[in-house]
Amino acid sequence: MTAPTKNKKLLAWVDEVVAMCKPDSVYWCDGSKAEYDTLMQGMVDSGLAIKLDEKKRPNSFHFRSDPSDVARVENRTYIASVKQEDAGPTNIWTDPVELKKTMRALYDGCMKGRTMYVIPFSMGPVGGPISKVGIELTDSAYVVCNMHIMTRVGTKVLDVLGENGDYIPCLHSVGKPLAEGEDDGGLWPCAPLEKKYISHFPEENLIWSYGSGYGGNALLGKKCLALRIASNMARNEGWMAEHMLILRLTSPEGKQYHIAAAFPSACGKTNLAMLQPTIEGWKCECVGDDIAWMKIGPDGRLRAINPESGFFGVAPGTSAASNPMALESIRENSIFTNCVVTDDNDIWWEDMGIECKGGIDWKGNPWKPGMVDADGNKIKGAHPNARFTAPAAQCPVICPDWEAPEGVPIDIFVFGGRRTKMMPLVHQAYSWDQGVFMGATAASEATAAALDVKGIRRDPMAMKPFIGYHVGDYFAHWFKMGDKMGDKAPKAFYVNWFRKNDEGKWLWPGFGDNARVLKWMCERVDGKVEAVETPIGYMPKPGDLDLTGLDIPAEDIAELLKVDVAAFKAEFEDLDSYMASVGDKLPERMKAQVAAYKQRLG
Ligand code: TSX
Ligand code: MN
Repeated sequence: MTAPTKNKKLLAWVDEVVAMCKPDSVYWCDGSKAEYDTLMQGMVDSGLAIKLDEKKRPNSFHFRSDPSDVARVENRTYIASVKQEDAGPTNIWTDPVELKKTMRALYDGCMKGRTMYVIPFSMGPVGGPISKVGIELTDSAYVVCNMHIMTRVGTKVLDVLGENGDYIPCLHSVGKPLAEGEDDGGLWPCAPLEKKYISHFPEENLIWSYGSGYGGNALLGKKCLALRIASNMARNEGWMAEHMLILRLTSPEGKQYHIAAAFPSACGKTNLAMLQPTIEGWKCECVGDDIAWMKIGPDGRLRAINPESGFFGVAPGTSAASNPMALESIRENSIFTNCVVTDDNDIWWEDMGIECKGGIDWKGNPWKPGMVDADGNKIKGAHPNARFTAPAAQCPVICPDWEAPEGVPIDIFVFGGRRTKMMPLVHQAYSWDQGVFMGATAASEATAAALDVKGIRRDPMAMKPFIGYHVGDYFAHWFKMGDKMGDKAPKAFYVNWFRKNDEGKWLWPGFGDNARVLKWMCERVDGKVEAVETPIGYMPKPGDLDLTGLDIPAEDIAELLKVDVAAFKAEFEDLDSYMASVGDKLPERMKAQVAAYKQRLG
């Protein structure tokens, strides 16, 4: 196959990788539907994919991964920079020369028996002012098909690149070369954990991934490029790459507000991105559910694009009750990974809100609801990290401007976490700097399954696993962005949808009713409502939260909006040790915020 490009850097790189990985053939992806269909059919024929019932789930497919290859591997994820201090305490640092030596040995001949696909992709609308081009070289057709949905793939991207344009090289291999005449036998190819490497070279904007075919380890446009590499580029170039959903709220008067929100895992970020307001006249539209790239526009305001073009969402828990718009988005043209394939050849997962009579579980075993293992524990049909891949354009509430190349103007930043006690429903920062403090200290309760004794887990801006450089420098960059935007900077809020009372009952209905909290934020931004000044920030005055049509006892609302000063003070020690863990690069401005916070709490 002759290369459909004259880009010198790209041609040289493809040659170099071919010489190292030794694939049987090279295929340049054009991004067409015919290409997708052919690759998918090949995977069905080889037993890797199952075609789902054409009437129930048109043009959709299910994959079962190897049981050892089901999630991102943070303990095998590396930031390789010349100086260790450039990676910081939240990353695993390694020497780039050493790492390349180790990985070159693994890559040597790793694509034998396979095709190497060249995937030209754009993060963000092709040719847009905030967009970036990546090229992924991979030996996985599953990766190609997922990249077709999650990014803009094809020849049009090579056209943007031209002869001398620059791109971010992303090398990926499943790490399972085939011997002469050998095939995968319908099994998901990957390498054992100790051979998996998810490596980032931020000093040369390069990604090398080896040994995993799953999600963020393999679809390199997402976490590796759009967050780890892009966050570092953004710091150097004066913009922001954040782990945020983007939504547009429209008031009954027709005024638009754009919100970008960061939450750690298991807080329902995708659910919030597709929220259906329960308050009369308010409309919500989704711009993105995972990543925001934001640049200061000519008017001095922050403008955000969603660099992706699909949703790679956690399937279990997605139901008509939690996220009807996601269910609509996956009705057709979707890829499912590690779900139950039902007896009638559709997909199913736990808490989908519909009955399942039985089927084949994510491990490939016959399965029925209620089945227990030898110890009497319930066997899950779908893996807890089972995923759907669906085109964003299929979301019924996708924002008409979701592909606007210049982005949407951000009015509001929301941070949050999952806390059953103490943290109120909503509070607003007094200043940009305090907003940075709120984001930096965001925390969720550690799940019962986790083996840590500490009650809460900090996840700064939900970026802990995704900051491609030193977390202290990341905080400094946030402060600097505030200086650049001045009074045009988005206003910052902190929310907690997850408060429980002493009987363990949820205090806040959540989901579509969260629009009531977002409405209050909009009114604050517009200066329509005063607020109560508390030690942690501005909070709604009684009566300013629109509770029309809700039947919540007044004492529950009071509990949701109470600041338990003693409880906040009890976390000072944890706060101090967290800030100390950032090390010498902790900005003075963050120290000032910690001091001001402590002083307000007394
Ligand atoms: O996604 C959630 N959101 C955000 C929605 C826009 N979830 C699911 C979290 C797991 C990913 C929530 N769960 C939310 C929420 O706001 N709130 C809760 C807790 C909750 C659960 C159930 C009910 C109320 C609150 N109500 C009933 O069960 C009837
Ligand atoms: Mn995410």
